[in-house]
Amino acid sequence: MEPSPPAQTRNLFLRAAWGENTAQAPIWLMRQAGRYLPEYMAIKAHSSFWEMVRTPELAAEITLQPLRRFDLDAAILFSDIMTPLPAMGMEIEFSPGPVLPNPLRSAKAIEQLVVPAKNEMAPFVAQTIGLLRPELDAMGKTLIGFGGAPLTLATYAIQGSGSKDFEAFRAFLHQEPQAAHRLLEKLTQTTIAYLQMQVEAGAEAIQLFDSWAGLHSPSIYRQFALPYITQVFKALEGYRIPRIYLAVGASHLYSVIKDLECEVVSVDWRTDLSQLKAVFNHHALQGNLDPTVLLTNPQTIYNEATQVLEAGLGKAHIFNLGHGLLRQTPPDHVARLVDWVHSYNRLS
Ligand code: 1CP
Repeated sequence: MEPSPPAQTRNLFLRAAWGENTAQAPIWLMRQAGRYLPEYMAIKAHSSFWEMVRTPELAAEITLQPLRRFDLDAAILFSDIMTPLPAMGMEIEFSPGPVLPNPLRSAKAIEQLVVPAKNEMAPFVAQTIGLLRPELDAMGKTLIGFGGAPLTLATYAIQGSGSKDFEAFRAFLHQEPQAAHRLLEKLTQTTIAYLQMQVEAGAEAIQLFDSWAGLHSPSIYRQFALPYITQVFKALEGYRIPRIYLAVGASHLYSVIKDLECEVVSVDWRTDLSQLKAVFNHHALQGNLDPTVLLTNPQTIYNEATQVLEAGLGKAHIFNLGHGLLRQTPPDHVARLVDWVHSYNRLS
């Protein structure tokens, strides 16, 4: 059964996510909570990243910080794609990105990983969502939950940290395909439970972040990414929440991604939205301003945002960046962007 929107949602973000060509584009921004906000830095000054993620009051506060400043249409849960992995048996530190002191490099290490029960892997996330929903409902804003796509989680688990080309990980896929599939199966089961838990706790949409999908050839993507993403989306189908897929640097994979069973595809700035409207004919589009535009000046922001808005006309469009907000972004530039996107009439 195709999931269908709940009756009469008035929320702008949800309407566009379900495919409505709205008069205003809803807007939210990846990494809208974080290091560019002084109020985030004030909390970070006396808490570690894991403390912020695992303390529901702090995680809820950080989630709400950008919505107190800007008229964004949705909040994204403050957490990380790595949040469910320690319960599988992986040790993870942040510096500032994820680091595994013991990256997985053998079939034996993968065999030892466990798939935690839905309610045990991250109870603090359910509590954070429980704190957020009443506040966001009162503001008329949507709460987006999220997780990492299995292949992107495996990228960190095997490589052990961020990297330019993730050579160790790419070699592992070729050298140990069976072990890689075993890892991806476990990550998929964990991700399904983790996302179902978020929806049951009150998340109203789910974004699956496949930040490193673009590293791979279409053949590797078809073998090691597609079957697992498909399982994750299938497992969310019955909840009637919009499912968003983001792959970065992945325009060479769009001919595969276009067939994914989800409601929204988020795209980066490397491809013009006007070219993608026909490719993704059964998805709403999300994106795709280059985050570096927000480092410039009001006139450039206005010009570039207008180009993105115009390229998205004629189809459901959720305005976002092509990837996350950069740490050096002046908050005032974000305010101008949000106001400009909301004042633009897409139907006139
Ligand atoms: O203050 C700090 O130094 C921590 C920086 C930070 C933040 C603010 C990290 C470490 N994670 C987060 C929050 C985060 N991560 C969110 C919160 C919600 C929001 O968007 O406001 C989300 C959705 C993520 C997801 C995430 N984490 C992704 C997918 C999105 C993307 O940017 O591609 C990835 C790849 C990560 C790993 C990660 N965690 C943190 C960093 C700096 C990174 C990237 C590291 C790398 O480039 O390898």
